[in-house]
Amino acid sequence: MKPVPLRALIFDVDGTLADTESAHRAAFNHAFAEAGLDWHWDEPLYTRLLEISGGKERITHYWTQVHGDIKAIQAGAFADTVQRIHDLKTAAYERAVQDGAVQLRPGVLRLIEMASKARLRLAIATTTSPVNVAALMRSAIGPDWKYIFQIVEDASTAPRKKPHPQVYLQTLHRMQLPATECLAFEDSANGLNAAISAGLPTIVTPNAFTAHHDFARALRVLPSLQDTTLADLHAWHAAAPR
Ligand code: XBP
Ligand code: MG
Repeated sequence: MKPVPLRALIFDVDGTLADTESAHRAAFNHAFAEAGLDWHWDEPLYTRLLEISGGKERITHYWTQVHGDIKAIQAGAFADTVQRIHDLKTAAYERAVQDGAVQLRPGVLRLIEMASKARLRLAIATTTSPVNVAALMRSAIGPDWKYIFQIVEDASTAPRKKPHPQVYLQTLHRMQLPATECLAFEDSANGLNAAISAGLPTIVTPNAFTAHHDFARALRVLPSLQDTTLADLHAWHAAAPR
């Protein structure tokens, strides 16, 4: 059987390209205080809340299912309040990233540079907001980051959040590539399940927030991409069950 070429790498952002969730958690707590709310997400609670992809969905879940003091608030006012809290949070997160609060995980930049030089196509498929992607990429790679990641699908283009595969399906469609010719990189069960549902062989690099998740369906689970080479990626991709 003819070998299937590896043509593209598709990266998740939060927890995969960079360990961002501590900065996200701090930004949520900053936004709650700015909005005059007595809410506080500590690490154990945030680790549980991360099972809900998407910041607005996470706030909604917490407010209705965890905190639960939904007074007789009108649906419209509820949605407006969630949006306002999330806007405050995104502004706080962007400031933190611009102030250098977040770095790329070990090996990520080297692998991206090697892949780009080897003419592999690179894309981003994330449930986070475009503002967050741009802030992180500008701070970590510089203004030319958009020439490296040809395609970015995010919360603004793919509203159905992981584990729904929409963000990956739209990335594949825009790249005009079959999933078999790509590798996805993820950090969480939601992300892995979204990528697998889109037919993508997936490499997982867990982090402190996701180490306990089920990664049985991953092509490989690695502590980080620090020692990963392009030859590794080609070999793992060639051995992926079709
Ligand atoms: C992780 C998420 C995001 C972030 C917070 O995205 O689920 O919701 O936790 O960012 P990824 P927003 O797919 O990159 O792992 O508040 O912008 O959603
Ligand atoms: Mg992630």
